[in-house]
Formats: sequence, C-alpha cells, structure tokens
Amino acid sequence: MTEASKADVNQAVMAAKAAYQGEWGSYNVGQRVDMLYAVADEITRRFDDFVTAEMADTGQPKAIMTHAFIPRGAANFKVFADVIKNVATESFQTTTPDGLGAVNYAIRVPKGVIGVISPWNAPFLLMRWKVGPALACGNTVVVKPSEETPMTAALLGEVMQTVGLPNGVFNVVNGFGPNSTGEFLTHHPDVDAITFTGEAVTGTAIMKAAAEGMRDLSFELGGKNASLVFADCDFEQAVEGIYRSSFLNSGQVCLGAERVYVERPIFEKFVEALKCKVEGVKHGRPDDVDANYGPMISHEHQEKVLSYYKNAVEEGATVIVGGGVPDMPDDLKDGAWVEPTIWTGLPETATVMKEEVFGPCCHIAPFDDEQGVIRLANDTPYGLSTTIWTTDLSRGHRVAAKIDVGITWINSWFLRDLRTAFGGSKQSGIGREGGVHSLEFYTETRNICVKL
Ligand code: NAD
Ligand code: 6OD
Repeated sequence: MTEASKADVNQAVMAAKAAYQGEWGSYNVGQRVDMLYAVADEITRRFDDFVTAEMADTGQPKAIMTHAFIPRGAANFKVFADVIKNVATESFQTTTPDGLGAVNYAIRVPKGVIGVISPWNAPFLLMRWKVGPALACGNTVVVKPSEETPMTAALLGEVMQTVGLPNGVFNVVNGFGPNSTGEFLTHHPDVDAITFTGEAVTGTAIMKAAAEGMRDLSFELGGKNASLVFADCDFEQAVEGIYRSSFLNSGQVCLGAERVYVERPIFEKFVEALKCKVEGVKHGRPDDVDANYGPMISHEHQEKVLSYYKNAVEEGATVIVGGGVPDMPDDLKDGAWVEPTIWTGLPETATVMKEEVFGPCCHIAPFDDEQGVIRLANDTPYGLSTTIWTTDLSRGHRVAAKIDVGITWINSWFLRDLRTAFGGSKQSGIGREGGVHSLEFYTETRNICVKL
C-alpha cells in the first residue's frame, strides 16, 4: 500500500477545493443527479470487479459481496440522487408592523470539501454511504479508506473518471491513521467537515482535530449490541437471526450482536440450537462455494480477538463452542482464522460484556422479566443497535421504544431502507445519516428574508 504524505494530502485537498469552487460548483442539481445515476450504472457494469476487489481485501465469502455489500453500494448513489432531486426547503410568511409582511425562506448549500474516513469491515458499503450524499449535496470529497482495504476506493475512482466526473471532485488518499495520512487529512484546514466510521477511540482523536477551525463532524462508531429473545419468538427465525447477527462477516459488523439475552424457558434449547448452527460453519477462501466463513481482517485483529477469547475464560466463561483457532489445511494455515465462539456464564461486569470484540462471538445469558432485560440491554456506554425476537408485536414496540440505540430491529437484522436515519447514540456516534437526514450534515441552511 502507498502512504500519502502530508504534501500528497494537501494536493488532494487543494484539488477538491478547486473543483468545489470551479466546475463542480457550477453544476445544478439536475446535472449532479445525472452524474450520480451514471456512477451507479457504471458500478453495476463493473460489478464483478468490485466483488473481486472486495473479496481480495477482506477475505470474506463471495456471497456477502454479491448479495449485500456491493449492490447496496451501487443503489446508494441513486437513492441520494433521488433525495436531492426531491428535497424541499422551508418558507414562512412573517407579519410586520406595516402590514405588508415578509417572506423567510431557506436554501441549502454544500459545505465544501468533506473528509471521508472509512473502516475495513465493509469497505465499499461504508465509504460510498458517505460519498453518495456528499456529492449529491454538491460537495467534493477526499476519501481515506482503511489501510487494510484500499481497493474498492481505487476502483470507484476509475468509475468516476469513466463517467466524466470533473477532476478533483472525488479524491482518494491511502495510508494509515495516526501520524499518517488520516491525521494529515483531519488536521488540514481546508477540509470543511469530516465524516468518520470506525472505533470510538479513533473518533476521540478526530474530534480533537476537528476542533481546530470548528469543523463539523458525523461519527458512526462501535457498538456492544444486545439481542433480546423472548420465549414467544418464532424459534427457528430467532436462531437464524442471531446466527447472522453474531457471525456474518466473521462477526466484523458494527451492528452485530455480542450480547444475547434469552428468556429462561427457552434458554437451554436456544443455546443448543445456536451451537449446532455454529458447528456447521465452513472456513475457507472467499471464492470457495462450499465455504461460508472467512478469516479476520489481519493477524493483528486475530490477536486482539484471541486475547478477548482468553480473557473471557479467565473471567469465568463456559465455552459452548469455539474459543480458539480452527485446524486449517496446509495451504490456508497462514490465514488469520479464529473459531466462531459462544460463551455462557459470565457476569455482566466481565470485559467481553463491556468492550466491543468485533469478532465472531457472543455471550448468551438467561433473563426472567421484560424490565430487567431492558436494563441489561441499556447497561453499556454504546448505543448502536438492538434486535428483539418476539411474536407479540405490542411487546416488540414497547421494548423497542425503551432501548437507547439508533436502530432496533424486531424479528430481523441488517434490514434498512437507505432513506431512513442511521447512526448511534451514546458512544456509538454523533449525528444521523441516510435519506434527507444526510442533508443536516452535508449542507448548510441559509435563511433569506425578503421584506414585501
Ligand atoms: P479504526 O477506527 O481503527 O479505523 C477507521 C479509519 O480511521 C481507518 O481508515 C484508519 O486508518 C483511520 N484512522 C485511525 N486513526 C486515525 C487518526 N488518528 N486520524 C485519522 N484517521 C485515523 O476502525 P476499524 O478498525 O477500521 O473499524 C472497526 C471499527 O469501526 C469498529 O469499532 C466498528 O464497530 C466500527 N464501525 C462502525 C460502524 C457504524 O456504522 N457505526 C460501521 C462499521 C464499523
Ligand atoms: O446499512 C447501512 O447502510 C450501514 N451503514 C451499515 C453498517 C454496517 C456496519 O458494519
């Protein structure tokens, strides 16, 4: 991987600023919409290239890329084009002492150069989720993808060139975070706002950088998400749903469930059923159609996850399944493999009940009453997502309203219309993006008052 120096970052930011003040700034909404549709169509045309690049970068099964991450990435450009095409602004008729009145109306203008810093777990999905609305609103971007997964950002650059996006509108700088490209970007005074997806601790560093010049921020951070499984759930649906939410993408999903609470009458049956599903995973290469399970993103992350596995046992966990490194054939032994793992028996104070592991693991605990499980779900500094599994929809709505998170799913997971608000409360983020909500971050509102 190349590492962009301070001078490289400066060049990218200056190109973005020039494009914003120049050709791109002169595009009207219709022209931007046409451009975003062309980007989406070109991504679809090069679908296989994106799938191949993302598989190579992440090592995750092809099915995740083809069914979820890449198509959602392309759809995103059309969704935000449609949002910007249809957006309305407010207008008020104001009374004045002379009786003639005034009209106050608002216009929305882009912010300028947006710094986009994205993580490695769903690289294309999480990067385009920011680039789509930023461009739709008329900004230009400088993107720093994760050092682990730079390829789809480069491909998106090719797409932008093919469709004729003016030079300087979409820029990519590769490199690391601290003392490197990421830091050079967040400290650059001509970056007007920063949108970041990643760990809360990184968010703190970026927040300090953004304080210089009072730049606006949008943060999507980590989670320690709870799943609540009530005894009246559709049992098979709940087992399948928790299996996906704890282990998809080898557990490297911010919205994943690492804390599972199951109502006592079905607790043992549930643990056994989830164990059986987990025992069925097949580790392998992304393009192995018989495999459904990839490695950790890196050996560094593998070490981190394994240290949490060790710590869980030291703090009293019963390991129901997994807990170590799988025995792999010789040609795959070098991979950063870890076993999907289920624990029971830990106290709420245990480290893995408090900290985000970001690996393929969950702890399952029994619960006895609704109020108690709501308290447990909320007892975390994070507030990203929850799932509730019940056939009693009154209960579903009631419980959902009391859980302090950005998104709650009832009887599903990772199902979200791109037009809805997305983000986390507490330490899981700042702000909401999605549909019209993205306008709050990617534009400024100007009020204009006309005396009649
Ligand atoms: P990370 O915070 O380590 O890195 C994210 C990005 O920030 C990378 O591009 C990295 O190079 C950059 N970075 C790191 N330090 C920086 C600094 N000081 N200045 C500027 N840039 C810096 O996160 P990660 O390990 O890539 O991703 C995993 C984390 O992301 C998990 O905590 C996960 O929950 C979170 N996440 C959140 C969401 C969400 O929508 N809420 C989505 C996906 C991932
Ligand atoms: O649904 C989305 O668009 C979204 N941002 C998902 C985030 C996944 C995190 O790993």
